[in-house]
Amino acid sequence: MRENGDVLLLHTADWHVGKTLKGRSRLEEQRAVLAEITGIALNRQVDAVLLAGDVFDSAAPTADAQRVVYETLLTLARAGIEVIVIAGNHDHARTFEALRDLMAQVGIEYAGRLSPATAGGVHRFTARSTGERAVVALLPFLSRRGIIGAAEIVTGTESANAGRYEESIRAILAGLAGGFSPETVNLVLAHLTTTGGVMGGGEREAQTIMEYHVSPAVFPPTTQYVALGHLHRRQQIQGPGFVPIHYAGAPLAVDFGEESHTPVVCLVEVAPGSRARVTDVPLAQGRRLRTVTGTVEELVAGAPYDGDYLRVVVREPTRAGLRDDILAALPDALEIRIHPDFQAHHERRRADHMARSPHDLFVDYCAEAGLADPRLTALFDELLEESNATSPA
Ligand SMILES: [Mn+2]
Repeated sequence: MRENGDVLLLHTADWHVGKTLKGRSRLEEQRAVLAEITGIALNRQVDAVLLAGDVFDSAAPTADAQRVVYETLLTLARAGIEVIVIAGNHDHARTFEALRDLMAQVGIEYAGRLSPATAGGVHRFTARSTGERAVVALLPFLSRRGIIGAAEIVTGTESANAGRYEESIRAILAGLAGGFSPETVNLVLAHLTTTGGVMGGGEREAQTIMEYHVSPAVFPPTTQYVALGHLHRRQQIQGPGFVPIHYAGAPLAVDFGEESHTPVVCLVEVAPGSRARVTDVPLAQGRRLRTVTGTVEELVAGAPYDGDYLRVVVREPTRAGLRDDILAALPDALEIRIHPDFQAHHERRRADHMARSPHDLFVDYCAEAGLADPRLTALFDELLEESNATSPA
């Protein structure tokens, strides 16, 4: 029994297991971060883990990605922790539903789709630490096509449809929250965008910008904590009432643009009728993403970069071999771009190129790349002549 009588929850989201970055697998990092989260849950002896969607990065995750997730969920469940998972927009809702009964056999709630409160839309459990009862309203990702019909999309105005979407979410939540009472811990677990939320950078844009936002006022006032997923930045949303609304954020920066994040999980202490207290626990296992800027010489001199993945912005004009030079010194450079200040020069060079013969350009290229060999130039001329002869004038 915990001394203060509070139920202890761990809220996490947006694992995106299986997500690669510029072609690199990050499964080992993802495994390490999930092990870190599991360690926190076990050490703190939490009553429940709330996982707010985008468990996987893909609707058809690899077997290895599935293994990492299922082993994590199973480790938590076997430790006696209540494990409650909903599908996000990246997850395959029907696969979640197909696995739902199987998962329930090992004590894992695995909700892919919205269900009525009386038929799976609400998950109830008794906290092992305090014996309090908890009620969790489950709102997996609902696309606007899941709410707004084809006819309305065609005939309705954008604002009318956005309003309709928000009203539907409000009604759905009110329905799911019907069983909230002063004697229970009342929670909402959802994957959606709220108005006022700040994007992290790595979300799939078409499904966040294009999706309708819902006002934080849609959450029933009887809710004691709203555990959200979808936005990758850790943030609290200010609602009109006293309902604490939190995005846990992604535990591993998913893409450049999320590099300023401090990844965390949220620990939530709450008892029936009381106000939830939320504490962030930082995560250290994932490799960070970092943007570095400078000339090639400066960039190389700045190494090593603590094992961070790099987006490199070069402050000098592009040239033959530049990319190779950078990659040789900085193998973790995943993205290389020329700073806009030096692209004008690049454009000018292109204009120059248009005025010069392919032979001259090739000779220049060979000289820059350290490949000056008359045999190579002769071969190039031969191939060029052949190509010109066979292509229609
Ligand atoms: Mn999402």
